[in-house]
Amino acid sequence: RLSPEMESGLNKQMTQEAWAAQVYLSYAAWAASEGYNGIANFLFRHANEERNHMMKFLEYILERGGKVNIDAIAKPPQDPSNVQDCFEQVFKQEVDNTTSIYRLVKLSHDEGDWATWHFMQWFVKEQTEEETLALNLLDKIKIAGGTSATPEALYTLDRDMEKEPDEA
Ligand code: OFO
Repeated sequence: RLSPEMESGLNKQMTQEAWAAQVYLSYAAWAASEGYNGIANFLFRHANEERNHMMKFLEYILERGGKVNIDAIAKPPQDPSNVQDCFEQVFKQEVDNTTSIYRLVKLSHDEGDWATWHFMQWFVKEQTEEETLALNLLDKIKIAGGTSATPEALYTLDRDMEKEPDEA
Protein backbone atom coordinates (compact mmCIF):
# COMPACT_ATOMS: atom_id res chain seq x y z
CA ARG A 1 0.00 0.00 0.00
CA LEU A 2 1.08 3.57 -0.66
CA SER A 3 2.42 5.47 2.34
CA PRO A 4 0.48 8.68 3.15
CA GLU A 5 3.51 10.70 2.04
CA MET A 6 3.76 8.83 -1.26
CA GLU A 7 0.01 9.11 -1.85
CA SER A 8 0.18 12.85 -1.38
CA GLY A 9 3.31 13.17 -3.53
CA LEU A 10 1.74 11.23 -6.40
CA ASN A 11 -1.42 13.34 -6.17
CA LYS A 12 0.63 16.54 -6.29
CA GLN A 13 2.52 15.28 -9.32
CA MET A 14 -0.78 14.38 -11.00
CA THR A 15 -1.93 18.00 -10.55
CA GLN A 16 1.47 19.21 -11.73
CA GLU A 17 0.99 17.28 -14.99
CA ALA A 18 -2.48 18.84 -15.37
CA TRP A 19 -0.87 22.25 -14.88
CA ALA A 20 1.80 21.41 -17.51
CA ALA A 21 -1.03 20.61 -19.94
CA GLN A 22 -2.59 24.03 -19.22
CA VAL A 23 0.75 25.75 -19.83
CA TYR A 24 1.19 24.01 -23.19
CA LEU A 25 -2.41 24.85 -24.09
CA SER A 26 -1.92 28.51 -23.31
CA TYR A 27 1.36 28.69 -25.26
CA ALA A 28 -0.28 26.84 -28.16
CA ALA A 29 -3.14 29.34 -28.23
CA TRP A 30 -0.59 32.17 -28.13
CA ALA A 31 1.39 30.66 -31.04
CA ALA A 32 -1.78 30.16 -33.09
CA SER A 33 -2.85 33.76 -32.55
CA GLU A 34 0.63 34.93 -33.64
CA GLY A 35 0.19 32.92 -36.86
CA TYR A 36 2.67 30.14 -36.00
CA ASN A 37 0.41 27.24 -36.82
CA GLY A 38 3.14 24.60 -36.92
CA ILE A 39 4.39 25.56 -33.47
CA ALA A 40 0.80 25.73 -32.19
CA ASN A 41 0.14 22.27 -33.54
CA PHE A 42 3.23 20.91 -31.81
CA LEU A 43 2.25 22.56 -28.50
CA PHE A 44 -1.37 21.38 -28.70
CA ARG A 45 -0.16 17.81 -29.23
CA HIS A 46 2.18 18.22 -26.29
CA ALA A 47 -0.66 19.44 -24.08
CA ASN A 48 -2.35 16.09 -24.78
CA GLU A 49 0.79 14.24 -23.77
CA GLU A 50 0.81 16.04 -20.43
CA ARG A 51 -2.80 15.11 -19.90
CA ASN A 52 -1.86 11.49 -20.58
CA HIS A 53 0.86 11.82 -17.94
CA MET A 54 -1.77 13.10 -15.52
CA MET A 55 -3.91 10.05 -16.27
CA LYS A 56 -0.97 7.70 -15.72
CA PHE A 57 -0.58 9.06 -12.18
CA LEU A 58 -4.32 8.92 -11.57
CA GLU A 59 -4.56 5.30 -12.71
CA TYR A 60 -1.50 4.28 -10.72
CA ILE A 61 -2.85 5.80 -7.49
CA LEU A 62 -6.13 3.92 -7.99
CA GLU A 63 -4.32 0.70 -8.86
CA ARG A 64 -2.45 0.84 -5.57
CA GLY A 65 -5.68 1.42 -3.61
CA GLY A 66 -4.85 5.07 -2.94
CA LYS A 67 -7.19 8.05 -2.85
CA VAL A 68 -7.17 10.32 -5.89
CA ASN A 69 -7.52 13.98 -5.03
CA ILE A 70 -8.59 16.14 -7.97
CA ASP A 71 -7.39 19.59 -7.02
CA ALA A 72 -7.46 23.11 -8.46
CA ILE A 73 -4.97 23.76 -11.26
CA ALA A 74 -2.85 26.90 -10.99
CA LYS A 75 -3.06 29.55 -13.68
CA PRO A 76 -0.51 29.25 -16.50
CA PRO A 77 2.14 32.00 -16.70
CA GLN A 78 1.90 35.03 -18.99
CA ASP A 79 2.16 34.61 -22.75
CA PRO A 80 5.72 34.35 -24.03
CA SER A 81 7.15 37.45 -25.70
CA ASN A 82 8.51 35.62 -28.76
CA VAL A 83 9.23 32.12 -30.11
CA GLN A 84 12.59 31.86 -28.36
CA ASP A 85 11.09 32.94 -25.04
CA CYS A 86 8.32 30.38 -25.54
CA PHE A 87 10.76 27.47 -25.82
CA GLU A 88 12.99 28.79 -23.05
CA GLN A 89 9.94 28.70 -20.77
CA VAL A 90 9.06 25.21 -22.03
CA PHE A 91 12.58 23.99 -21.29
CA LYS A 92 12.58 25.53 -17.82
CA GLN A 93 9.23 23.98 -17.04
CA GLU A 94 10.49 20.54 -18.06
CA VAL A 95 13.65 20.92 -15.96
CA ASP A 96 11.52 21.84 -12.93
CA ASN A 97 9.31 18.87 -13.63
CA THR A 98 12.33 16.56 -13.75
CA THR A 99 13.23 17.82 -10.26
CA SER A 100 9.82 16.86 -8.89
CA ILE A 101 9.90 13.49 -10.66
CA TYR A 102 13.33 12.76 -9.12
CA ARG A 103 12.00 13.70 -5.69
CA LEU A 104 9.35 10.99 -6.01
CA VAL A 105 11.92 8.48 -7.26
CA LYS A 106 14.05 9.24 -4.21
CA LEU A 107 11.07 8.91 -1.86
CA SER A 108 10.12 5.55 -3.35
CA HIS A 109 13.73 4.41 -2.95
CA ASP A 110 13.91 5.60 0.67
CA GLU A 111 10.64 3.83 1.46
CA GLY A 112 11.57 0.65 -0.40
CA ASP A 113 8.35 1.09 -2.41
CA TRP A 114 9.69 -0.75 -5.45
CA ALA A 115 6.38 -0.77 -7.31
CA THR A 116 6.34 3.03 -7.30
CA TRP A 117 10.05 3.15 -8.05
CA HIS A 118 9.42 0.98 -11.10
CA PHE A 119 6.38 3.05 -12.16
CA MET A 120 8.45 6.23 -11.95
CA GLN A 121 11.15 4.96 -14.30
CA TRP A 122 8.91 5.62 -17.30
CA PHE A 123 8.82 9.30 -16.27
CA VAL A 124 12.58 9.44 -15.71
CA LYS A 125 13.08 8.37 -19.32
CA GLU A 126 10.31 10.65 -20.56
CA GLN A 127 11.84 13.69 -18.87
CA THR A 128 15.22 13.07 -20.50
CA GLU A 129 13.47 12.91 -23.88
CA GLU A 130 11.45 16.04 -23.24
CA GLU A 131 14.44 18.06 -22.08
CA THR A 132 16.43 16.94 -25.13
CA LEU A 133 13.54 17.80 -27.43
CA ALA A 134 13.17 21.30 -25.93
CA LEU A 135 16.95 21.86 -26.16
CA ASN A 136 17.03 20.76 -29.79
CA LEU A 137 14.21 23.14 -30.63
CA LEU A 138 16.01 25.97 -28.84
CA ASP A 139 19.10 25.21 -30.91
CA LYS A 140 17.05 25.37 -34.10
CA ILE A 141 15.56 28.70 -33.01
CA LYS A 142 19.02 30.08 -32.26
CA ILE A 143 20.29 28.94 -35.67
CA ALA A 144 17.28 30.71 -37.21
CA GLY A 145 18.51 33.91 -35.51
CA GLY A 146 16.93 33.72 -32.05
CA THR A 147 15.00 36.85 -31.07
CA SER A 148 16.15 38.59 -34.26
CA ALA A 149 15.19 35.72 -36.60
CA THR A 150 13.88 36.89 -39.95
CA PRO A 151 10.25 36.21 -40.88
CA GLU A 152 11.53 33.75 -43.53
CA ALA A 153 13.54 31.79 -40.96
CA LEU A 154 10.57 31.69 -38.57
CA TYR A 155 8.31 30.59 -41.40
CA THR A 156 10.57 27.62 -42.19
CA LEU A 157 10.91 26.73 -38.51
CA ASP A 158 7.16 26.88 -38.03
CA ARG A 159 6.58 24.63 -41.03
CA ASP A 160 9.20 22.12 -39.78
CA MET A 161 7.64 21.94 -36.35
CA GLU A 162 4.41 20.69 -37.76
CA LYS A 163 6.34 17.52 -38.56
CA GLU A 164 7.92 16.98 -35.12
CA PRO A 165 6.90 13.43 -34.18
CA ASP A 166 4.48 12.69 -31.35
CA GLU A 167 5.74 10.95 -28.27
CA ALA A 168 3.93 9.12 -25.52
FE1 OFO B 1 6.49 17.34 -19.87
O1 OFO B 1 6.36 15.80 -18.87
FE2 OFO B 1 4.90 15.32 -18.04
O2 OFO B 1 5.93 14.36 -16.92
